[in-house]
Amino acid sequence: MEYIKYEAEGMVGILTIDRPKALNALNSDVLAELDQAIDAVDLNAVRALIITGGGEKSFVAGADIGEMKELTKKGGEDFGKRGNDVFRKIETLPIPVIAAVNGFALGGGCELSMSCDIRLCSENAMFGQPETGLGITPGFGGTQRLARLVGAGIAKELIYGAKNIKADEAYRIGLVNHVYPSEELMAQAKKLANTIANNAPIAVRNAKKAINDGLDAAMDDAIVIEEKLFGDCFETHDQVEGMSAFLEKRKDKEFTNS
Ligand code: DAK
Repeated sequence: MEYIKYEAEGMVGILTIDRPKALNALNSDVLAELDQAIDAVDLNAVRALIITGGGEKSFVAGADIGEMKELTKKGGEDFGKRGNDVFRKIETLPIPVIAAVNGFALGGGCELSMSCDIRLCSENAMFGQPETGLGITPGFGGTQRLARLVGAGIAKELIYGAKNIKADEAYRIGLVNHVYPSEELMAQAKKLANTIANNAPIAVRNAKKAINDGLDAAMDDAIVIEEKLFGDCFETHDQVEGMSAFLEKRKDKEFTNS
């Protein structure tokens, strides 16, 4: 692939969007490669995925403005659907996905980070949805996910005002979980990914599904979603192993994803 680098370190996958000339902006080719790369993640071996940007300046500086400028209404809708399909695939990937935001996360970059389960960022990160300043609305889920993450009032101020915010403000409004010095970001992302990867995979996956599906449902239905996914963990090797280890006062546990 030209724009996506992928490597697995033990049970953690690391996917890097690498288009340095355009600060990793997402054009159709990058989106197509991202889609293929997500499909290629070996879900039997990898238990958590990190997405980051190549270089030290940018996570993703948005959708490619040069490509978008020429779009017709139909082309715009198609482009939006292509991005939305990939981002939804990331959001619903069975394993947790961590965005390691190492610089600009603007427009489609902010939207990509919001399709991940957890956002960590470097001190030089900058988030924003600058689309209204370009004559468009956010088109890769930004109007929906930002409002769900930080509340409608703050999302509306950021989107209507095309206002970019720095890492400390993103932390204050709950858009990112942690802010780290640039040189520590990847190590911290790997540490978190490994912590997750060492817990029982079926339980982690079911927890992700329960949270995501439950948030889209009314509370009565959400509780039923949780009940089913909770019940689904029983009679697995890993449930027996996790509980046996506790009762036997054993620290070492072997979760086999079965
Ligand atoms: N697209 C294309 N090229 C970009 C880019 C982008 N988003 N961002 C940066 N680049 C390119 C620059 O043009 C420049 O290229 P050269 O001139 O060197 O050829 C190179 O990257 C370096 O950028 P700068 O020279 O500008 O670097 P600075 O450090 O001075 O500034 C910056 C960095 C990130 C502040 C600045 O580049 C910037 O403001 N970039 C644009 C950020 C932005 O507005 N992003 C949001 C894009 S809008 C939809 C689907 C999706 C979307 C909307 C609708 N549907 C179809 C429904 C999503 C929209 C967006 O993401």
